[in-house]
Amino acid sequence: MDQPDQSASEAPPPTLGIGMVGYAFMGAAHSQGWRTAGRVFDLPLRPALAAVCGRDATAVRAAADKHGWAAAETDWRDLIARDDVQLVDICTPGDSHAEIAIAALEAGKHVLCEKPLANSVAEAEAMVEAAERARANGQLAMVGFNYRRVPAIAYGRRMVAAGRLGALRHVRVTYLQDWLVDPAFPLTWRLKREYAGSGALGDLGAHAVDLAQYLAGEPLAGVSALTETFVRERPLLAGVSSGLSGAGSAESGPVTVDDAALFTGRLASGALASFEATRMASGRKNALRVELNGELGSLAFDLERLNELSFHDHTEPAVTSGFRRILVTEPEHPYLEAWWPPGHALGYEHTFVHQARDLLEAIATGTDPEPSFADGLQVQRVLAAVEESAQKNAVYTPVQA
Ligand code: SOE
Repeated sequence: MDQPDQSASEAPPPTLGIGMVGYAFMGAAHSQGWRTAGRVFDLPLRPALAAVCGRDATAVRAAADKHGWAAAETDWRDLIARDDVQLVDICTPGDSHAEIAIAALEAGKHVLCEKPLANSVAEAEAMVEAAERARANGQLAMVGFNYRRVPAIAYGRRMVAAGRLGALRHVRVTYLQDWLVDPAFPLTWRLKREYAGSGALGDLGAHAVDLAQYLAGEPLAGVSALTETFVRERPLLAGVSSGLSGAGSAESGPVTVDDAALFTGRLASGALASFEATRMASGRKNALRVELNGELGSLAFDLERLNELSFHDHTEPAVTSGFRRILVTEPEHPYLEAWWPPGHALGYEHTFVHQARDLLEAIATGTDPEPSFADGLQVQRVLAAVEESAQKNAVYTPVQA
């Protein structure tokens, strides 16, 4: 009897060398994603953590050792030029996204770029053009809206697409944090327009906009907004910081981004959407909540209970209907075939594993990944429209009693 060809079936998948720029909070999260994806999912490409890049030689070497990168570089141009790097993962503040992404695409690399795609619409447009040119060469580019990869969110998208909610009437997203409540929190890069582009708007509002449009399956057609910077002057940073922590010095400087953004919008279908993004909601650490209301039912998600969806089926008799909990931990749910038995929950870090998996599969099959740079640009346009609307509203007439 012929023996099966063991050597062919057991050949390991080819590797794809990853080079990552930046190694703070997002860099650590992405490292986990790259490290774990090939150990959990059966992937057609195995990620190899080739090199990580940062400006401080000692700190980047320590980050490489901690997160499992084979080499460390101090200039992103050298990282891009490496033969063992085929994909460049950008985890830097927004001001360098465009330059690094365009250079990496022009050097023949695939690119994953953290959100928001850029600090301006013009930069995002240039990135989309570079991605389109590189696409002809088989290179792919994706923007890292990781919350799309929460299994419950991905499953919610399927439910909406399958018509379980019917025609959408409302999409409501709130993303609340509180790390800026203390006026003594120092002026890190996240509070400076030249580095971060905007404040809560680009950081949290970008996620909110992406999720609303992803879940609804349609874009926002227009917005009306208010933004506010409650603490306009903060202590200058003493020493180094990842952006979310740090010590202040005796001197102070101006905050040049928003602390909070509130806006409403209309989706292409006519559904009404509302958004709240703030770093000033005391007691709220990373509270991302989404609700969609449709003709046939409603769906709600809360990141603090990320293994669950709440679903109300409005076609059921009113006497017994109501929101019920769907535990999204079944192997049939998105991404869960490779994880733990039902009921064994996942967390925040798994979204980065799923993001790595999706991008590696797209590269192996030559499929366009989502969200694309074009999707990132569209979110950037919404953020710009929010800022424009907020500026116009800056002088307004209060409602009189
Ligand atoms: C900080 O506000 C932050 O880390 C964001 O930058 C992330 O995108 C978000 O996922 C969590 O909060």
